[in-house]
Amino acid sequence: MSRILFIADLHLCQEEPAITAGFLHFLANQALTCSELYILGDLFEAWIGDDDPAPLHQQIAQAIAALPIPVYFIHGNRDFLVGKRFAQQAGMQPLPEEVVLERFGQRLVIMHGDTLCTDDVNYLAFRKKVHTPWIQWLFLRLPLALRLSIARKMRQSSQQANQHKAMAVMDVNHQAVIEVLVRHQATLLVHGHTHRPAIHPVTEVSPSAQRAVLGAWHHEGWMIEWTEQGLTLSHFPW
Ligand code: OKV
Ligand code: MN
Repeated sequence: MSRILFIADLHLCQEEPAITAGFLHFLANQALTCSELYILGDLFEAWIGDDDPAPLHQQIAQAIAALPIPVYFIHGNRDFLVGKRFAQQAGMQPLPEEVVLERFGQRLVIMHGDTLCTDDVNYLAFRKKVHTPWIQWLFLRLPLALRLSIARKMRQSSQQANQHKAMAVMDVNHQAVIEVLVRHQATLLVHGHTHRPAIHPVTEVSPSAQRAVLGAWHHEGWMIEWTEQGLTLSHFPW
């Protein structure tokens, strides 16, 4: 029986060892009993290049690589610089921004979810800049210490900016959700990013169309399961 798991928004970092422990526990339990695992972005709180020697990165790569099932990865808005080298170390298959899965006679779109937040024009401008290939090329060639300090400053100023943003601006745009489902001829969508775990109907697309949103791993873990029975959102203590 096939059971597909989706997770996102773990935001792993050295400062939050409990979340790392929770993820390692998840890998040794839940992930062992599924047929495929999809990590839909923001596995890490920050990423400044695969050459960052943080011990956390190697620990996570080894734990994922030890899984007996295929693991897939879509970049998030924080770990968008995760490269081929880390993916290979973790035994994860990197996927493009939007992917359609066909299982159980249905089409399901997976994505991180940041590109659905089309009302947040400041974020989209930031994203366009840091996704520009030559800007990434230059950034990755800076000395590690300089990248670390630039990244820390960018996170600080972003935190300040977000305090003044309206909640609605940081949620998905409903038209963008409809557009993605229609473009991919799908009736199911699974994403993270907004940290607002829920399963919403999308009746404009079809009576059974759904948008399932993963939760962030702040005080507990979150996952979405896809089986013959459909989508199930659940959370669990560390
Ligand atoms: C990730 C976000 C920090 C949001 C910088 C070019 C540039 C890459 C980078 C530096 C920052 C990722 C890689 C980080 C996401 C932030 C702050 C806001 C909203 C450049 C390419 F511009 F300097 F040339 N970065 N880091 N933010 O710390 O992981 O998603 S990060
Ligand atoms: Mn995100």
